[in-house]
Amino acid sequence: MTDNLLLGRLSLDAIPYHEPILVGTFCAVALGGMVVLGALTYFRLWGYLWREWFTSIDHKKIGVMYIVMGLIMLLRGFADAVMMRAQQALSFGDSAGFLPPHHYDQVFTAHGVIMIFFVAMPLVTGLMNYLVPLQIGARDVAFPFLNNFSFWMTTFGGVLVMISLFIGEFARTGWLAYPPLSGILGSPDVGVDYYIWSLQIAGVGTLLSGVNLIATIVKMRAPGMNLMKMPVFTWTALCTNVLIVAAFPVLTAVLVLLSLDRYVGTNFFSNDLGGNAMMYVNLIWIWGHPEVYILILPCFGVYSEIVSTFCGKRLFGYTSMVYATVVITILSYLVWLHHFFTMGSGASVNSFFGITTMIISIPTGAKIFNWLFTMYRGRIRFEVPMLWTIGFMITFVIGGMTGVLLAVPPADFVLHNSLFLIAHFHNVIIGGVVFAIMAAINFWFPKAFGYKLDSFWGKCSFWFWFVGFYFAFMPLYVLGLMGVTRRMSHFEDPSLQIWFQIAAFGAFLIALGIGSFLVQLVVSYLKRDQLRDLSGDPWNGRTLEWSTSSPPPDYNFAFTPVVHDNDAWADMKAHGYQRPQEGFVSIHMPKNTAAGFIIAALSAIMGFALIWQMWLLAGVGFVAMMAAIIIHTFNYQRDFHIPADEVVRVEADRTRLLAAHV
Ligand SMILES: [Cu+2]
Repeated sequence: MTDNLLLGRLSLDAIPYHEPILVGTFCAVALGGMVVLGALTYFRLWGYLWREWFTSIDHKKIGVMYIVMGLIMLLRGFADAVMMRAQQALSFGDSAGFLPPHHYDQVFTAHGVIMIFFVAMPLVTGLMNYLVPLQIGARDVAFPFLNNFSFWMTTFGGVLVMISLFIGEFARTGWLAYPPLSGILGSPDVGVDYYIWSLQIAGVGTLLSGVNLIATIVKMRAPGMNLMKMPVFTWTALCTNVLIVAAFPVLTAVLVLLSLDRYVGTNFFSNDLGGNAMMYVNLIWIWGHPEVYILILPCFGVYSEIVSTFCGKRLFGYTSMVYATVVITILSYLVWLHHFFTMGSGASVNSFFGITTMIISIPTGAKIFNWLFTMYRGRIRFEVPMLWTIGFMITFVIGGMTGVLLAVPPADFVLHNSLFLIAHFHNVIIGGVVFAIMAAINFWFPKAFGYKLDSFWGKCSFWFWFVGFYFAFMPLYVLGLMGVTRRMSHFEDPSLQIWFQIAAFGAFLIALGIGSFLVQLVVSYLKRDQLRDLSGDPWNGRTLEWSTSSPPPDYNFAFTPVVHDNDAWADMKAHGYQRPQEGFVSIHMPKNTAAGFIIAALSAIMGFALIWQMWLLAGVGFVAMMAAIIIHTFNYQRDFHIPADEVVRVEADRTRLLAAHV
């Protein structure tokens, strides 16, 4: 612990100017940043961004901001992936590649942390934020201010990880920072402290958004929408947020214990004085495994909505789909030890966790069959969202099968921490989560922005991702079966190189997939008038979000809809739904506020100060944060009214657009 109150451990040495790759990255990021900031200033967009987006408490805008943040971090996380693939394809025999081992360790650690916490989580949370209130017929989430605050806490957690690229360094421990390597003896530098504080800050955001969405789904459903009339996506969102509320406090607690070991010298996870590193491993996976279901469950919901819409049929087995989701939610809490069968917990314990893990494949399999039976005799439209969905079904089933293989303790003893494991979890996360996000963006983009995405570039993006995935990860299954270990930056055996080269080619194809998606966004924006959707229901959707205009008005629904079926909108259309033309009243809406941004920014300043042990700044940051929370509590003028005639105008616009669309 340093006693320099002001600067703590921070000095010029923290700037990695001796690392050419980092200096180059810094220049590129600085240049890119200047271009973006310059454009925002030139087009006078700062005020608009601040007023309409950064301070917005509208769930739709917060949802979009989560997704934008996740996509930006995807570029960073993917850059790390490209570096790993290139290094492993090059570094054979006498060639050491271009990444020194200590840098390679940081890259795979940052890649895992960023992809899970700052890509997959924001993308899934953004989707739930945007869709759930619209699907249940509500005007917003239960706690709009908390929603804005949660977003900024997640974002500032990501900012801290990005700062570690240029000031100091990130952890070199792997994405779960197992002790004793993550202890102060194993990692005396600031890397693990960046890890701890970025996750603690983002974790608060995730937990609060979990509470928010549970309260919204339980308390704010439209009349008639009882639990078994909720859309499947909303069901998966409910289960996901229950898992978030149950699992994230475990992550917070275990990181507090690790920081106590690092800051004040306790011995929770050290090798001596009664410490036990296995306690950390158990606790982090008691969070970690539910975490993977927190990611995949909403994606199962996405696929359910897309399959029934593009097959023009009611989803097959709605009830069994709901029960399967609930069973998976419960089981996901009973399997965590399969992540360390090899750490000596004995045959009986391993068998229990092996069996529970295998059982999870049953409700998951039931879902796959329900989607297939929905497609059976359906009038399938192979639009881009449906392509991603079919790609998912093929890819995810393969990933599921290798998962069941790894759930067999004797097999896992051979494959644990090999590249087979790497291939498996990328198989289910890319094939399951990434494919779902791409499908969801193509499906709900017209709802959020009023025009469809270009389907040519959409299909390019899909095929590059789909084929690229197989080139990138199938070789890793082979290498894993040959016993090649994960996290190696160099290899001696030249016969392995060809597999890494094929995998590198796969990463290149995925890069083309990401590039095509970015082109798709730009081309669609340029062609937005041609791609415009006036109906609000471009795909002939089945759930309530398709009953609103595109984009929906700030208040979502002028009148709270009455629901009679889990496919509420399909049911309303089937019964000749007539949009109300009169009787509009003024609508109560919460006000935008800067408090969420300010409090979260102060927590990041406090986090940065704690990382570098700048105790004075940490103290000031903490006091300022508390003051901001108290001021906000007393000061926040919560609501305002959207006057009735404004509602009349918006609804009249909608009627006119609909008439023009017919
Ligand atoms: Cu697991």
